[in-house]
Amino acid sequence: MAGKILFVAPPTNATKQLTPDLGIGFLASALRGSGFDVEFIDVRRDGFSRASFIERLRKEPYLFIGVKVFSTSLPEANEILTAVREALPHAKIVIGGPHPTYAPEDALKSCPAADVGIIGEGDAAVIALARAFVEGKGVADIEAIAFRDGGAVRVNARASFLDLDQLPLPAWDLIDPRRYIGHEDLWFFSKGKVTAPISVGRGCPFKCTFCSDFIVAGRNVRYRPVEKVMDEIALLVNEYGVDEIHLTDSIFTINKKYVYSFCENLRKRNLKIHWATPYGTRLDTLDAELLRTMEQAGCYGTSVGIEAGSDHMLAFMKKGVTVATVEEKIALIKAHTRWLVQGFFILGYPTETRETMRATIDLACRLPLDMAVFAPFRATPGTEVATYLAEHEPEFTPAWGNHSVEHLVYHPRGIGVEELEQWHRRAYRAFYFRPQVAWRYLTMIRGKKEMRLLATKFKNRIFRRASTEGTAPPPVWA
Ligand code: B12
Ligand code: SF4
Repeated sequence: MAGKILFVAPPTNATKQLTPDLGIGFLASALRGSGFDVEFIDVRRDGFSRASFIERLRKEPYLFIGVKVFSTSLPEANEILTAVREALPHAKIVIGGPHPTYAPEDALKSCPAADVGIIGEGDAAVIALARAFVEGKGVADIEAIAFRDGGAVRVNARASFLDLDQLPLPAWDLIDPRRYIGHEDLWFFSKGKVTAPISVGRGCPFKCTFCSDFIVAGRNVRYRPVEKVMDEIALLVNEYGVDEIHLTDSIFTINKKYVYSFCENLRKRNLKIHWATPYGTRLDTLDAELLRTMEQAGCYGTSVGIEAGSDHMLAFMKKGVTVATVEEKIALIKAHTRWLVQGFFILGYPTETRETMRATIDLACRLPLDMAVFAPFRATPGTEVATYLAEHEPEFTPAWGNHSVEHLVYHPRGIGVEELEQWHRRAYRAFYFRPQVAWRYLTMIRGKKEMRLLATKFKNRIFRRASTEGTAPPPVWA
C-alpha cells in the first residue's frame, strides 16, 4: 500500500437523516484503485465522543485526513477539524463537499485547521494530493483545489468533469447501508428494511436560480453505464441485504431512453427492489408511459420540486414551468400510478410577498400531494440568487450553521422573521391538518419510533419558533 487516508463525515444539526455518504464512497474507491488504503469515520453513525475520536485518530499515521464540509454545517465541521488538528498537529487536512466546492476561498478561511480544499468532484484530486504527499511535493499544480500560500488562499481552476464510464463502484464496505438503519427521517419514503442511495448521473442543464447543482456537476448531463448501475444494485441486494434504492439524482427522468433502459434491465436481471426518487424529479419530463414503466419496475414514489404557487415567483426562480404545468403533471402522476408524491416548496424566497406565499400554500393544498416540505430559503454560495442578494439586499449576510429545514436564516424585505415563522407554521397546518392527508400520513408510520419522530417533527414545525435566534446549537458529539 502507498499509504492510508482517513475520511471523516462530521455530524450535523441540520437534520436527523443519516444515509451512506456516496461522495466519500466514490473517493475511497478511486483511491483504492490507485493503491491507497482508506478508512472512514461517520461521527454520528459511529457514536464518537470528542475524547474517543481523538484517541482513535492517534492510532495510525495517515497521509491525509479528508473532512466533508456542508455550508449548512460549518460549525459542526469546524468542531471536527479542530479535534483532528489537536490529535494530529502535523497532519495534512483536506476538506471537500458542498462548501469548499461552492465557496473555496471562504471554506479555507472559515476552516482554519484545513490545509487544502477540493472543488467539485474530488475523484482525481484526492489521488493527485495523495501522490503529492507521498512524494513530499507541493500541491500548487493540482487542478480543482484551493490551498494556502503563506497567509493567502489560492484557488486552482477545474479543467473538466469526470467521465462516468470510468467510475468504479463506491466502496460500499465503508458505507455499509445496514449500519444506517434507524437513521431515517419521516420526510422520506421507506418501504424496505435496508435502503441504499444510488447516483446514476450527474449534471443538470436547467438554471433554477437557487440551485447549486451545476457548480458541482456542470450543465451537461452525464450518466453511468446502466450495466454498471445494475451490477451495483445486484451487489447491494446480494451482499448487503438491500431491498430499497433511493436515487439521489434530481433529474433522473430527463433522459427517457436511459430511464427505460434502467427499468428494462432491472427486470432482465430479476432485481426485485422497491425504489423511489425522493430527491426530486422535474415534472415537465414526465409522461404517462414513462410513469407506468417506472411503477412496473418497482418505483413507488417521488418528490417533485414545485417551489412556488405563482407564475411570477416561478419565473423569478427560472424554474422553467408554470403553475398550470405543475397541476397537469401531478394529476398525470396520480392518474397513472399509485405513487406517494411529495412536493418541495420554498417559503420566504427573495422578493416574496404575502400574496405569493399564500398562493404557494393554496397550491400545495389544491394538489393531490401526500406530503409537503415547506423549506426556508437558503442562499447557497455561487447560485444566481446569492448574486442577486449581494447586489439588491447587501444587508443580508448568510449565517451558516443551525441552517436546517426547521430554521430560518433569511426573511424577504417587508416580512419580518416572526411573521415568516407564522407563514411556515400556517403552511404545515393547512397542508397536514386535513383528514385525508393526516390519515394517509399516519398509515405510513411503522412502529413507535416513527411515531415519536412524527410527534417531534410536528411540534417543531407547527408550534415551535423556527428562527435560529436565541437557540443554542445542539451538541455535536455523542
Ligand atoms: C443525498 C443528499 C443528502 C443525503 C446524504 C448527504 C451526504 N452525506 O452525502 C441526506 C439526506 C442525509 C442529506 C442531508 C442534507 N442535505 Co443534502 N443532498 C443530497 C444530494 C441530493 C445528493 C448528494 C450525493 O450523494 N451526490 C452524489 C455524490 C457522488 O456526489 P457528491 O456528494 O457531490 O460527492 C462528490 C464531491 O462533492 C466531492 N466530495 C464529496 N464529499 C467529499 C468529502 C471530501 C473530504 C472531499 C475531499 C471531497 C468530497 O467528491 C465526491 C465524488 O466526486 C445533494 C444534491 C446533489 N445533487 O448533489 C444534496 C445537497 C448536498 N444537500 C444539501 C443540503 C442543504 C442538505 C441538508 C442541510 C438538508 C436539510 N435538512 O435542509 C442536510 C445536511 C446534511 C449535512 N451533513 O449537513 C445541499 C448542500 C448545500 C450546501 N451548500 O451545503 C445540496 C447540494 C442540495 C442543494 N442543492 O441544496 N443530503
Ligand atoms: S433545481 Fe433541479 S432542475 Fe433546477 S437546476 Fe437544480 S437540479 Fe436542475
